[in-house]
Amino acid sequence: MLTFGHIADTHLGHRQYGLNQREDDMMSSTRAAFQEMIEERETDAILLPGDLFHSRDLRPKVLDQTERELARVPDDIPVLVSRGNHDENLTPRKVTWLNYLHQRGHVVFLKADLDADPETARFERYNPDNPGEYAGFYDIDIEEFDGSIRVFGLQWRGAKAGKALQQVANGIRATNEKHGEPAFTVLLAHFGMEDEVPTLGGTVTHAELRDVKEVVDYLALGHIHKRYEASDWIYNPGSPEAHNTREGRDDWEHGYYSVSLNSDPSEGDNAVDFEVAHHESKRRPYYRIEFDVTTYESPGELEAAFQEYVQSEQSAVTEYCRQSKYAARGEPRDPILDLRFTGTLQCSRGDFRADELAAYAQDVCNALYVQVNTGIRTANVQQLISEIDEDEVFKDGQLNTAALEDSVFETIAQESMYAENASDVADVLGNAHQMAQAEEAVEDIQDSVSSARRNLFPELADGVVLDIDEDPFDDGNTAETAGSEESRTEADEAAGVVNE
Ligand SMILES: [Mn+2]
Repeated sequence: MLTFGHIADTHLGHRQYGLNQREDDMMSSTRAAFQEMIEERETDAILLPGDLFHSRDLRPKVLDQTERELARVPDDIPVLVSRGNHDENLTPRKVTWLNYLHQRGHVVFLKADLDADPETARFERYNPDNPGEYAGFYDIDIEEFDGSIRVFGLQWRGAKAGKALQQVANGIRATNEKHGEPAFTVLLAHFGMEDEVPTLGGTVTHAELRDVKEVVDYLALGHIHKRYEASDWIYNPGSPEAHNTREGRDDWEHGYYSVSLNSDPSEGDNAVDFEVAHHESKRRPYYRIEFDVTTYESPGELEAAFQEYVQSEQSAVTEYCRQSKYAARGEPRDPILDLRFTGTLQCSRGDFRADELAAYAQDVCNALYVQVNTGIRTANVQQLISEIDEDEVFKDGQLNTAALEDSVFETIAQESMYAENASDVADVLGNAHQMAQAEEAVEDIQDSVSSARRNLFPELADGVVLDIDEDPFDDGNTAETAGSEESRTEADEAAGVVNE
């Protein structure tokens, strides 16, 4: 028997909400999963298909901690990684941090060479004596199996994943002809499958996987931070930690897989059978509190009712955080509160002190942080809507925001340098807006917009540089700079309250 641990999207270094505590969470939940794999699950190899790191501009402290964590993994357990969208460099450089970790022997960085031949990816076998900057595939040879267990890696390709998968299928065939047929084949890759979380960029269809399916037995995915499986060969474990309130919901499972391979003589000489188990990671809990403001006539009345409601929730919050999946070293972790105000506000927005209410909730519920979402409208806006022509604005009694947005976006596009393609550009803007509302990561929205831009305006494709102003020498001890990254990445959630 051979056992893989399959984990993805560890996002080491993510100082979410500007909190050092959250950066520590990323490291400790990953450490706990690695420890479990090694000590309790008899893991022979660890697979990590992308987003090992969070930031494209890695801080020295995070690299140092990561190297120390990887050094704890026994030498006979290889850590096989491929590259995700977050592992790319901020500016194009030849050598990435994954190359560095590979050269140092901390990981085996698996990557397809897609440039040598437009039809066929090239894969070089890993050579421990001369590792180079990366390898194409890694063979595990165990007597029980008649042939190698062969692991390939495909790096993040965004919208070009479909084309790359074609090259990979051909490349795996060519590799096997040269090096002999393996008993079992694994492919590490970083993309989302269609239908799983449709608003995320980087989606691959089942049709695009048809050729790969003929040569791969286990597709080890990362990218979408929610556990899902498809067609008995596609597995995505879900990031060990939740990275926004949506990912923190109960229906988003997070964790890792252990995958046991056994030879299966009943199926013929070369046959290998595999069994997959999912294990929840030990992560920080998110707890949602929703409060409807509609029935309160004055700010004072609203505040009193809110305080009473939060007090009544307190024991439920404590109970919720006691679940074993949220425990770190046996201790419950303080939650992140997902505080949502809904309904129609009777007083003016200026009198509605969301920050004070959030601070109260943080205190009563012992929260690490409160993420405030004010999905309320004021009575004034209600009035405005009632004056607009009903046929235009309402569809089946519902406010037709999609149609309104679409015409706004089209107007913007027509008045911009993108006028020649206004309706396509409006679609791109609408999609980006949806992603933002769904709390997708800013990086994913950027990827989606820039790949759409490349497709629509190929002549403008080059020379786009994202200006990210995080200070690479800052280790997070100063409050102002610590907050800068998150105030950008979750700007729509910026009304939150920071503890410390
Ligand atoms: Mn990720």
